[in-house]
Amino acid sequence: MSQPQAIYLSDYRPPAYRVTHTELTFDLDPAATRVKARLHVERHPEREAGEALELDGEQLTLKSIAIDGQPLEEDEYQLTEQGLRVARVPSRFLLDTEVEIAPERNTALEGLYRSGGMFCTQCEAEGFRRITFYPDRPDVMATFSTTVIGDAASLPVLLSNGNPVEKGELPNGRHFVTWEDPHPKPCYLFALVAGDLKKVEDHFTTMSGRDVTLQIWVEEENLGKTDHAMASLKRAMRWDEETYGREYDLDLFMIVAVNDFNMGAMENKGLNIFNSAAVLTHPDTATDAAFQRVEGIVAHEYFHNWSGNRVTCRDWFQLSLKEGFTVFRDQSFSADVNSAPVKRIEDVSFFRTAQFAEDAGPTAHPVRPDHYIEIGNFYTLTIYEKGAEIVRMLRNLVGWEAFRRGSDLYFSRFDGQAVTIEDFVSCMAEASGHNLDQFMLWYSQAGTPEIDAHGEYDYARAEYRLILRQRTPATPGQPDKQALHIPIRLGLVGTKSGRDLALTLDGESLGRDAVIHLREDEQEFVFTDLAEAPVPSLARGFSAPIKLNFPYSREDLAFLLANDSDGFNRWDAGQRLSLLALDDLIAAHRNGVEKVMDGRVIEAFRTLLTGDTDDKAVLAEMLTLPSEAYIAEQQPLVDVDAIHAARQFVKQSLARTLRDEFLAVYQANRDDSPYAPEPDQIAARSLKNVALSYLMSIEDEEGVELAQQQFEAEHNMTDVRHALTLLTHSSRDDLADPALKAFGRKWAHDPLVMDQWFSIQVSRPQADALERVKFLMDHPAFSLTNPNKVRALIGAFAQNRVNFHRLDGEGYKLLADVVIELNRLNPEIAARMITPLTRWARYDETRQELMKAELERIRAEDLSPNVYEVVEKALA
Ligand code: 0A1
Ligand code: ZN
Repeated sequence: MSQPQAIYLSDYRPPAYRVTHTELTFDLDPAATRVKARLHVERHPEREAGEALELDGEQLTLKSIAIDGQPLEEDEYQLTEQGLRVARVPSRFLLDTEVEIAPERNTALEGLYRSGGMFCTQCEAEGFRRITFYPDRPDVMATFSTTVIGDAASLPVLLSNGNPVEKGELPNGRHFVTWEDPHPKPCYLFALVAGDLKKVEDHFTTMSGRDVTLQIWVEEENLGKTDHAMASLKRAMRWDEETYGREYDLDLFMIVAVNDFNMGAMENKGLNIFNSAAVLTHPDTATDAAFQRVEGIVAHEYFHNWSGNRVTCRDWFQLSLKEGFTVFRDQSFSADVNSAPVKRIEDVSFFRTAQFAEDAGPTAHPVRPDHYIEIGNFYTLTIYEKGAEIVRMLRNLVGWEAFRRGSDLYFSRFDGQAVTIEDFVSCMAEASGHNLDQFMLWYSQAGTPEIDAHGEYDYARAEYRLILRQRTPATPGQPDKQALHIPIRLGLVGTKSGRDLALTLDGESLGRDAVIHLREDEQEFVFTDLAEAPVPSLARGFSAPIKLNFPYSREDLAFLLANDSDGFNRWDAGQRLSLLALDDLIAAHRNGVEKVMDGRVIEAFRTLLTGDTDDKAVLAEMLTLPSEAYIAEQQPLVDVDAIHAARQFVKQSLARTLRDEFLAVYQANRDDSPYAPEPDQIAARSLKNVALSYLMSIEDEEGVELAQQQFEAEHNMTDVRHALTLLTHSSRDDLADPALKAFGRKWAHDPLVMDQWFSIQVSRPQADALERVKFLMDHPAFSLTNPNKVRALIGAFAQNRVNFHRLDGEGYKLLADVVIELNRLNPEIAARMITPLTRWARYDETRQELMKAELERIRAEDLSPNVYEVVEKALA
């Protein structure tokens, strides 16, 4: 392959030609599908006549081409690896092409492919060019009319975007359905599904009284797993009407579940395609976390109908325009319908672990990148989650009402258009009267800002002086950074009263919980009229995606844990307190000295366990120690084994000292009533299961017995899976093996449960995890061509910190072997799987060398652009 080239945002030009209407006919066949396209093309009004027509096209066999009905001679067009060029075309014309493609050979799962006996499509970002020759860019928007022809017996259901307008029988046992989508859309939102599918149907009455038919299409055996997705869809539709005033705009909304899918789901107009793992649930097969994930993803894809489809992106550099906004919308929805504080804690925990690591590594990029080689590599935590944090800051800066006015303005002004991030932010500026110029740097500057804060209380003057200094570290291609506009929400908690003190800044009274604006490299804020010394509670609710350092003492943290009025910061104080204790223990482990448990952590936990909190969901979070990955994120150099040992030591010390308290919590939160994925039940289950984790960490008789009972009771998958994980991750194979065997036998027929079975065993800390991966790769339920399987087995193993980072390098080697195979089969998944190896700089020298050697071995292959881009950055 020739060396892939980067493309640049600064090179953007509107297309020379646009397509106003697209007529497609698919004659489906696994080995040789024929696609006829009739494009209604016209010259862009801002471009001169006489320019060549350039269409994207990959892996297409051209069968015929004609303009205005006249077949083209061979010297009138040129074909390349990337597409088709016609030097001379009129200003307005009809282009007819026919191509042949082979869905059964499409293992990349982009374009038209097979999943089991079905046909389905994935066109975002640049998959449509594998279906037909087309200007495959989001700023070309057309109405579509699509006829799907297939075998009537094996493909009774033929779906595409919009509304079905005609259907009929054809010779040779074939049939067809024609679909029309009246809303102009970019081709990345095109979809087609054909298969032997069954549907579950429901209805939704929109705010203006229109009836919308809702359908979820699945394979017959999954008909019992759609209730939750349907209920979630209806909730999301209502929420978007009530919260953003957005109404659905077609008479039909369809969701299809497919087993082979690169991502979670896709927002194709009127025909969302879902990874079956992101839509199917049943109390016996899916955990609480899976139920909540499904609810969030169903909402996310639905919300895209406005934030993404009606108003779309001008080019792929603007990806966060639709993704950041839509993630913010789905997070807000999930917070509204579940426990809001827990949702925020979960989102931030994940963000600070995974996005911070991305932002600090060799693939760091701005929320709006200015260049890329392969856009498929940019569906990242930075574009999605950091993009959502930026939108959240905007909402907080301008206030909800102005934000909503800005959102209304954005949707009305740009309806039916392909626009930029500036267009979005300028609506917010216009609606609120705020100047957001400096704020825009959040989109162009990569890296996580670090804030060093310190403060002093002056008794004599009754003043608290808070000094904040910001610095954003260099990232690839961006050595120097400018000061950002960082909103810091804070409170000053009185050390005597334990209450938020009234805040007065520069003579202005700000209430007891306020936002201050850091815009310079360094700024001083003097709060006056404070009768008592405070402990500052900073960046409440994670008010900006920053690392905030403040020299808290352990006493300060214990105080905030007990008194902070902000639930998020109360939780965070507990995490910080545990991290300080963990730091000491990591050092002790490394120096070979005896580990001593910090009594303050024990006392804090005792208070939590015996207190009378009414929020069990938050309590469960507070009792959860920072993950090994998050602890690693705080260390200058990651010592995998020391981190594991230290965390285990803390857990066991707590379990030994507070055994009775944990047991009491476990018993108090047992519940035999029928399973429901509802906030109160979920909270009680998670609290009970956290308690069980502690009890099992010391493997005493009672803990083991409770875990076994819970496993055998088979009450619901949340409890069963948790118990199975604890048994499997224990030191005793006599607990692990029988449970794994029973579970594997029981669920052999259910691929989504088998994925969990794979993950649980390869994430065990015992030394045989890697051997298990190798063994399971030959298991009949595993397949390298199915992304869910790859994630469940290989992806989960790569998160198994002690075993993936084995000192003999076997973990790295296994991952590299898989990446090399996937590079040929599915480049997008291959590129994602490399991530853990790209983080080599965080480890000791021995591991660094081993990881780099594997990256070099990958680099020596004939690489897809996806893998090439990641490996080059990782080794740069
Ligand atoms: N737009 C989808 C994500 C998505 C992106 C690419 C895909 O295939 C390569 C599939 C889905 C979303 O945000 O949900
Ligand atoms: Zn999305």
